[in-house]
Amino acid sequence: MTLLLAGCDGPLSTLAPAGPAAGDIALLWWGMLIGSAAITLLVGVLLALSFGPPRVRPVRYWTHGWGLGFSLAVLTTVLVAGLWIGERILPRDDGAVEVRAHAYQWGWRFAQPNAEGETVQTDGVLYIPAGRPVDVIVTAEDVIHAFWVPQLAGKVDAIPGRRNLLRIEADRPGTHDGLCAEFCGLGHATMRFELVAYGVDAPPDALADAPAAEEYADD
Ligand SMILES: [Cu+2]
Repeated sequence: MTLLLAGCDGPLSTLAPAGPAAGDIALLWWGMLIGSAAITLLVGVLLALSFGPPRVRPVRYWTHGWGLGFSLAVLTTVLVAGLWIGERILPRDDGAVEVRAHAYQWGWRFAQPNAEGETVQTDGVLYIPAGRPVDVIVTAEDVIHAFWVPQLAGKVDAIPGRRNLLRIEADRPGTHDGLCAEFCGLGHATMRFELVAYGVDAPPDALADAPAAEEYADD
């Protein structure tokens, strides 16, 4: 088990969250795993009981009490938690930093504010301030892609002609891996990017030298 779980740690692991949204999603994942394990265990116990001698308890005790009662309680808990978490991690109108992730076959072009507040463009690396909510406007050039930084948040599709919004936040400065999460052609497998979360008082030099961001057709 320890060996198996060791495989869950890595730069693209959702089970090694480094931000509030990813933390909520990981928590939900654990709840679903434990809940489904409990239901599977129950089914195993019921199956084993069916081979044994006749029971004292009426059949309804198992079918209604445990089969329906217990399973529905677990499923309802997970469903409510999922709805609550899904609502919690949505972007809201609170003046969060806005950045842009533009997907194309096969790479990523980003736009983000530099220290002076000007929007500058980078290729393959997205820079965000750590410890602050950031809204990513996700767009696409050609076909459908998807923006995903597993350690920070869920994923969202990048669709030509549409602007999708995803809220991300990194707890502390550091580098995280991101990828395209929607098959988009031959170069899909290598459509990776890097996300650098920097200390608010230390904007990276790369941003100072970056060119101004270009306009997009759907702006
Ligand atoms: Cu892709």
